[in-house]
Amino acid sequence: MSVEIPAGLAELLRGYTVEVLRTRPADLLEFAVRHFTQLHRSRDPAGPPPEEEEQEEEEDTFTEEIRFKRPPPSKFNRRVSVCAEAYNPDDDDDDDGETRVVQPKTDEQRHRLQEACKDILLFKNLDPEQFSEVLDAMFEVQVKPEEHIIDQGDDGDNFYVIERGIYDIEVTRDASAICVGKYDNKGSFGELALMYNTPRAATIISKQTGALWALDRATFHRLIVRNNAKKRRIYETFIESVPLLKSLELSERMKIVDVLGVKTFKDGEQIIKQGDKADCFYIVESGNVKIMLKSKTKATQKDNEEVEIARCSRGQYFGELALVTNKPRAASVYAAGEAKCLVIDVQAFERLLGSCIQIMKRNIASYEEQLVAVFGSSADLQD
Ligand code: 1OR
Ligand code: 1OR
Repeated sequence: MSVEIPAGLAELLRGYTVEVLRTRPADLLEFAVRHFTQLHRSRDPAGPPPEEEEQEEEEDTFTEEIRFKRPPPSKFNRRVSVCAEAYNPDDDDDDDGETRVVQPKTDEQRHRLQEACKDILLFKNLDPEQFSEVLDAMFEVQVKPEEHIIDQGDDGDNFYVIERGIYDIEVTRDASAICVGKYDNKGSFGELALMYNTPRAATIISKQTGALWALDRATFHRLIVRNNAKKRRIYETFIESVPLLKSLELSERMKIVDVLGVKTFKDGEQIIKQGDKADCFYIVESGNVKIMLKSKTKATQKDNEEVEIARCSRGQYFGELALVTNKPRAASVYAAGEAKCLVIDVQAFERLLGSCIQIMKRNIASYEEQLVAVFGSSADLQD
């Protein structure tokens, strides 16, 4: 059920969680919202907005099914404590309750949220109803420059999707903090502590004014972590058959499955554009893709003409070169017939595939020989 909250009410309900405990028609929820509004006005007609009022958690019950709950005042609705334990989604019989969280939003906010979430890999395996539940539960967080969104070692509260802004990723080891990467106006972070019940693995600091969308821990568990158990069952056999990943432990391969997204491309659809900045890595699950190169050096070649240089099929990977060399995409990649690919973002690639980089580098060395065979020069591999 997707519940639209009227714009005026959304403003009034800012800071509250609306929990719909059972699926009810949207008009009932709207009626309940109006009831709640009146209740608040009659309590304190000239009072300050809800988030400035009191320090205690506050709850109003309209019916047994609908509760308006104001979380205790903590930064970004933070939860206070979690236990650290090894986590396997297959063992997840813990019932987070079927409580559905609806954070009221205006149409304009929902539109921005949908844009920010459309390429989030962790949401790619959800069915439309689950995705809609995730969007309902997310709430907006405005950030200032130099704000610590996450501190390494803390308990996990929310998962974050970036709408805009630059965010540094810092890891502290032996008392010194090192910047190990950054998010540039897209992507998501904060999934690890929620997936594996571990302390935050890195510190995330905003470098300018920005905007994030946060998803609370309970909803993340109920929808994303449970979905991971299914993902592991589906991809376990395939991922074991990928030659590149043979050297990894089973648990390491399963961590790759936990964070990957699945994308399907139509015949001829462009997957990678030569010259673009790279932010992910691909493994072909089914179908074929063709690698096409625009030569910068071949004299006889017309401007903009692309030449097919290689194909990848099930179990093979592509899109590693730009991540390993830190350069723009060296070639374009298109689906040849319908193709389904597993997609891993650059941070997960660096975190989980570090030990496979030597294998990739050996293969990259052979690109040069192949390039000489096709174009008579390897200059295209240089900038
Ligand atoms: P989290 O819940 O642990 C910090 O909170 C988040 O930073 C983490 O989830 C990831 O979403 C994100 N190592 C660990 N966490 C990282 C890393 C990372 N990058 C982003 N996050 N590494 C950097 C890889 C570029 C490995 C560092 C050794
Ligand atoms: P990327 O991140 O640069 C394009 O994005 C991908 O195409 C690239 O990573 C590689 O995965 C792939 N031979 C085979 N595959 C290639 C080649 C290549 N170049 C890029 N990819 N050759 C070198 C051409 C620059 C050999 C030519 C026969």
